[in-house]
Amino acid sequence: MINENDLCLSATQYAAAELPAGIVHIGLGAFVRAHFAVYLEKLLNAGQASYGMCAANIRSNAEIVEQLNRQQSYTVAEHDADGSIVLRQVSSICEVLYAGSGHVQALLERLKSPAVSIVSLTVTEKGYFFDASQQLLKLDAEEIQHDIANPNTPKTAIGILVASLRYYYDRHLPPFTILSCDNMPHNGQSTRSAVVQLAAKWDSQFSKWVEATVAFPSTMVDRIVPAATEESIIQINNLLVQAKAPWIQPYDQVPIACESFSQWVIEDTFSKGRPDFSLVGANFVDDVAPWEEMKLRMLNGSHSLIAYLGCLAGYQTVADCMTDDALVKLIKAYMLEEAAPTLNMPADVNLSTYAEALLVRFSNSSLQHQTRQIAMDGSQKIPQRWLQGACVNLRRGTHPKITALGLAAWIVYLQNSLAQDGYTVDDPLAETLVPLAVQANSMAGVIAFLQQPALAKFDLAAFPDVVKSIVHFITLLHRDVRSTFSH
Ligand code: CS2
Repeated sequence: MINENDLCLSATQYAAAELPAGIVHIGLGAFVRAHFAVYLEKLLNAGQASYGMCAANIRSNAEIVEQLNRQQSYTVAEHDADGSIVLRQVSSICEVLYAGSGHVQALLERLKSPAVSIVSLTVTEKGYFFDASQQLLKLDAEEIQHDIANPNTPKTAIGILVASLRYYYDRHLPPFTILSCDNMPHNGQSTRSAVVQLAAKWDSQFSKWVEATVAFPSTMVDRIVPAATEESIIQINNLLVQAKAPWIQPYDQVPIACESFSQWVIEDTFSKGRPDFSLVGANFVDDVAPWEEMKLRMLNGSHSLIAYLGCLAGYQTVADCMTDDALVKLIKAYMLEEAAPTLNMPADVNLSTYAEALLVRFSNSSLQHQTRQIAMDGSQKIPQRWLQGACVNLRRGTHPKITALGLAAWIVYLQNSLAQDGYTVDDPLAETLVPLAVQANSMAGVIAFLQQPALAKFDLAAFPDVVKSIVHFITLLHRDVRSTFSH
């Protein structure tokens, strides 16, 4: 039982059933439900927004769509590190669509509505089929090939955007703004580039129109939202009973737990209007880049270090890792010595304070954030989290030792997946990565690993000290993982 004083309730205060959908969101995962939808919920409660969100799932999970359609709303449990919890009813997702394979038409119809002013995305890094190192859409990917051959029945988010923009182009209608909310560098520009390149497969006039007419603001989004588990669902329902919450009776099948912290920095270039999210804590800025780099290198970079080192040391959650003083010290050193010096922030941002706040957030034991969840998709995450900063350090003649340890931990994590009690590596490049990692116990092996296409652009293989450090740490990690925390 939680102390009554630590529980706070926030119920929907507007007529949710009558909301039109002015935003369409592609990628109905936990993150959007605990982030964007909560900002919108707060605005609607304050009477400051006139529409809600239609959210579509384009992957395989049809159940979440059915359940949300049945429930109409869901609970977000916001856990503060001090133990207090806000249970928030969220009804801002006023329509839910399943747009997985063979079901995309309803979503394409919804996107034609003149009421839609923003189309937002959380499809994870790999969902863009975009090679950021070359700024190229992955034209060879099977899914993109499918969308080129079948432009009116696309499977990918980029294909869906292009098919619906074509509708606006053909009719000379003003298109919606496209708002990427994924953890990618320059997420607006990258999305624009992917969409323009796919539109060029229809014709060049169309792609030029997209480039000139559609707004793609960049954003930095931040909230720790672990995947829901059976346990977290039961726990939230127990809290709902304890607090006598008046919504979703008798049981919320799809609640989400997250931290109380939330941040959203948005580039203010919207072509068809936007709600004023600054009224509920978002920041509109001219240039998101410094914020995005700060978050990717300090928060996400630390997260990936914690994930690989933590998995190897047998820690299941981020909070478990934070009970290990040597690991905490290492993460702090990474933030202050290897990440912060590469950033260029406005004068009023204190990166030491930011680092301290991150450590408190990581220690939040209510979240049960699995190290294995963060370890997913390393090939898509590591370039922007570690390698861009490492290159800045190397150009300045500073050796990024902790990043080298991180790379060694990633390699050993990949190697261990082949061990008897191994796990499956969840990464679109797993088939290439695992065999390369297995060979990476020598200088030559590490060089080959660093030269794989996802990492080659950073040319770390050209720095013998980096290669040597990685080999050294791989040997140490094989011997005794925890001994590396104090190196
Ligand atoms: C995490 C992020 O899974 C991961 O890779 O690093 O999801 C992280 O929790 C969020 O970006 C926090 O805003």
